[in-house]
Formats: sequence, C-alpha cells, structure tokens
Amino acid sequence: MLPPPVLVRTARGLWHWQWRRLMSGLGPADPAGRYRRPEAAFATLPELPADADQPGAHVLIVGRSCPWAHRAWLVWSLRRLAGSIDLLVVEPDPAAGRWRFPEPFEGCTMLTDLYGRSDAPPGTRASVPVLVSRGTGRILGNESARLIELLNRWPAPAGSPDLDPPERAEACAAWRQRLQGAVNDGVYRCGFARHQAAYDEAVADLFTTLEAAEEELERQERLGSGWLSGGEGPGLADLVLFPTLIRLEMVYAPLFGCSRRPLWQLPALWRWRARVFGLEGVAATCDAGAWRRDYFGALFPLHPSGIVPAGPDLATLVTSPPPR
Ligand SMILES: N[C@@H](CCC(=O)N[C@@H](CS)C(=O)NCC(=O)O)C(=O)O
Repeated sequence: MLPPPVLVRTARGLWHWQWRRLMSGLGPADPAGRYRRPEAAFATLPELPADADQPGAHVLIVGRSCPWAHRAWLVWSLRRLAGSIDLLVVEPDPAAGRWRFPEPFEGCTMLTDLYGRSDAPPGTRASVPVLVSRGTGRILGNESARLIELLNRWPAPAGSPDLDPPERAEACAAWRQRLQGAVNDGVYRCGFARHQAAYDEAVADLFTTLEAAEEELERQERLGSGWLSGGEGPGLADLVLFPTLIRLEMVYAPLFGCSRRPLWQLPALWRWRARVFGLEGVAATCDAGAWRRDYFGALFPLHPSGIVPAGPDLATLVTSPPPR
C-alpha cells in the first residue's frame, strides 16, 4: 500500500532540506544556487626553483579521478619530466572525504597533514594537484592553471615539446580562459547547481563553448592542424579540455547532467579526443575504473546509492569514429 500523501510530502521536504545541507559540503553556492569554486590557497604562479633539474627534488601529487590534477599529470607526462619531478598518486578516502598517501610521505599519512604543516590559512582545502619540495614538504603551488604553466617552463629533456609556444600563446590563453569557466568548472556548475535555473545557465554555457570548440577544431583540421590553438602538436588549451571531455560520457553526463548533446554529435571534438588519447603517455593517465568508483562512490548527495555504473568502456570512446 502507498504511504499517505502527507507522509510523502514530509519525507520529500526533509530529504530536500538535508540534501541542501549535504551539497554545502561539496562546495559553496551563491544566493541563486550557482556553484562557486573556492580559491586555491597557493594560487600564484610559483617561481621556477633553483634546484628544478635535480632528480627527485620535487614531487607532483595527483589523484586519478581529479580533472584538475589530470591536466598537470598530462603536462608532466608529455614534457617527460619524470627524470626531475617524481609523481605521487594519492588515493581517495571516501569515508573521510580526504586524500590519503599510499604510504607515509614526509611523515604524513593524509594530504591534510601536509597542508597542515604549510603556511596555508586554517581551513584550506587539501586539494590535488599540488607540487611540493621533497625533504621540506614545502608547497610550491596547488592551482592547476598555474602549475601547468610552471611545468611547461620546467627544465625538460631535449626534444620535449613546448606546450605554449609564443606564436600560439594568444590563442591558447583565450581558449584556456574560456574553457576554465564554461567547461572545466562548467561541468561542476551543472552537477553542483542547487536550482534548475542555475543548472540551465551552466549547461547552456557548457554546450555553447563545446560547439565553439567543435567549429574551431573543424577549421584547424582544414588548415592541417588538429589542435585547438593550431600548430603541429597539442597546446595547454588541449590539455585542459581533455580531462573534462574524456570523463563526459562516463561521469559528467550521467552524474552531473551534462547531457544536452552526446559527444558523437560533435565529430571534430570526438576525433580530437581520440587524437589526444593516442599521444604517448596519455593512456597511462586515464583510469576509467577509478573515475567511476571515485565519482559515483564518493559524491553521496548526488548519488546516495553509491552504485557504480558498468560503462561505457573507455576504448569505445577513443578508438571508433563517431557514428554518422
Ligand atoms: N584550484 C584547484 C582545484 C583542485 C580541486 O578542486 N581538487 C579536488 C579534487 S578534483 C580536491 O583535491 N579536493 C579536495 C578537497 O576539496 O578537500 C586546481 O585547479 O588546481
């Protein structure tokens, strides 16, 4: 027998109230219910340290599921910085909502311990990516937009690409600026919206920008390039777009409602995504199982059951041409 309507209404009202409280734990919102990303504590572009080329003197800490960490990992990988910067992958601790070191690092078991020792203001979110000096645990930076610029200037082996060459710097900067708000943060603005209008605005921004990227990539392909800011190889703009788009069908469409158009309807973007995935070292930065587990398992307010969906298989997103 169905419960009486008054009970249903009360239960819904209570759940909704509780849901709004839980959503505040995911991030702040403005009065209109639009998600607002908190500022990083070490947000300025760090100086290139004097011992930058000393093997192992610095450690880049990333988490597999984090798209902001993914962009730093991609730059580290494509510029072949493994000889000078160690990569450390932290694991999520969903019960505590924190990042945990696989084994103690600089005497810390949790990333919050490392941040606690730094000069970050109390209450700072212990986020990835973060670049630290080994031995002292000093944090050089934790804002991915700045870290990728630093990693692109980091001394690299001969033949490593410059991902932001002067001749495309202007186009690259313009795309990065646009993608950051509408796409990289845009998927979170969709998923963490508190009201329909906030979601509608975010999803419109997201897909308008993806459609603009589609047009630009078509144009670049006609010019003989396959990259967002032109040229013969990927630039920083490509590397900030990729972590978001590779998670689209797997996480952001089903969980955050980023589903206005399936990506196969944007065939130049689809081809571009496969092109980026095919670059040496990129596949190793992609762990679809971890993405699904971390997002569906940890974002309780959006997915209380915690059930992790089965697909889609990453290989089907990056190898096959889009359906015509
Ligand atoms: N401003 C940062 C944001 C990074 C960020 O939000 N990282 C998330 C994972 S995707 C995190 O580590 N959050 C931990 C927390 O908020 O406690 C950047 O772009 O580098």
